[in-house]
Amino acid sequence: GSGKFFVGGNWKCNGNSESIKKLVDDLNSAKLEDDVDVVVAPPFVYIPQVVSTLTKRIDVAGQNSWTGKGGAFTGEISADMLADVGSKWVILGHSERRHVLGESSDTIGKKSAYAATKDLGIIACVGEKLEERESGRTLDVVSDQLQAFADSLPDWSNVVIAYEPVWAIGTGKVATPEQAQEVHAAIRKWLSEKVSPEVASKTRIIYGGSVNGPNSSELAKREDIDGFLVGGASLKGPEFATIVNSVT
Ligand code: G2H
Repeated sequence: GSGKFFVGGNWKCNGNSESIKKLVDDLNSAKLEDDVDVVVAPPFVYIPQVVSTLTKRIDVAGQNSWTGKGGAFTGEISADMLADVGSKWVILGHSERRHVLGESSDTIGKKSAYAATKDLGIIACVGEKLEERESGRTLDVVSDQLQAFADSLPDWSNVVIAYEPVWAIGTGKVATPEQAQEVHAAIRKWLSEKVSPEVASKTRIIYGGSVNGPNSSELAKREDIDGFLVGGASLKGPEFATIVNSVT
């Protein structure tokens, strides 16, 4: 693997003040291995609550951000605002943004370019749909998505790549360690050829899609799997801690 193991909890559009208080309490009392970067991404409106109550051991991320500073863009949240309320990271290009909300790689690139100017770390998501995998286009799709990030990012020092095959997201159908490793290795090769060998060796490539307590340790053993982006299982503090502690 590359660098420090990285585990993100993507809470998506879940929770309320009370359930988030409990989740934060559980995370605050969890025993987490030292050698892991841990980040959670609450819904925007709960970020101040989480930042003020969560242990500083865990950083906070936004789940999305706008392409610029702000202005007349009803419903949007800027990277400036995320940073202002204490977020250190932002997830960009998540498959639900791409495929449910219709965001293009071009828009995601603009968002990434702007977030980078605010010194937010970027969790840059890529991944193919089932029909793309079945027609043998996985690496083409992932390469195109990576290229859009590469065209927009000033550098890769504060970027983590999340490989999330769309067919594995929230379906309970996790990629096998072999399937994930194969794409992670291809992403690292792409970085080496299109960006630089140095960036390829330093950039964390994390896996997302139905990761849970029982399946994380086998995935974590694979050479090019440097951590996880966890959805459903990140809503349970003890299970999320198990995933964090699956670092090898
Ligand atoms: C993939 C993942 C988190 P889940 O979207 O980003 O969600 O673990 O629920 O499949």
